[in-house]
Amino acid sequence: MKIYNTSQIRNIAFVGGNKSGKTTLAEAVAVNAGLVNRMGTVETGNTLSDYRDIEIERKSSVVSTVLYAEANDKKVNIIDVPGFTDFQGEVVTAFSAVETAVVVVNAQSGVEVGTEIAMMHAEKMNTPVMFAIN
Ligand SMILES: Nc1nc2c(ncn2[C@@H]2O[C@H](COP(=O)(O)OP(=O)(O)OP(=O)(O)O)[C@@H](O)[C@H]2O)c(=O)[nH]1
Ligand SMILES: [Mg+2]
Repeated sequence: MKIYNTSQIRNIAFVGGNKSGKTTLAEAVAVNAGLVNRMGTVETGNTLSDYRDIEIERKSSVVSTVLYAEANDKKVNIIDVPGFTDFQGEVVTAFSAVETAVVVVNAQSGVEVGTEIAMMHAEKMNTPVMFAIN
């Protein structure tokens, strides 16, 4: 991996409701960035992010996982944050480490509690957000 100076590093968090598609989106980014050459799925339990036994069992993220992608001479660190409200501590921690948050919204269920919680932390931390309607 190339050595980057701090001005070339970006830290973003994928936040939002439970099951809105954050881990799947992170997996797709990793595939497109050439980090891996096959797309894992939450169902199969072979995603980059949900690799812990409890996450494979629950088919859901329990702990935040950092992935990265290299693009346009930048290194983008992606924090895939659990959406389940029990794991809000992970959301708080992630917001203290990133410059931008991608709020992932499940197009079918729309804005959920997890979306509202993510937006609440973004406002509290004054973190710029972008939305990914999944
Ligand atoms: N049809 C469809 N299903 C999707 C899409 N993205 C995710 N899913 C499915 O939605 C479910 C939840 O996806 P995850 O990527 O685990 O969602 P998450 O936001 O990481 O969930 P938590 O980790 O529990 O917060 C899985 O069954 C995925 O296969 C999508 O774009 N289209
Ligand atoms: Mg997840």
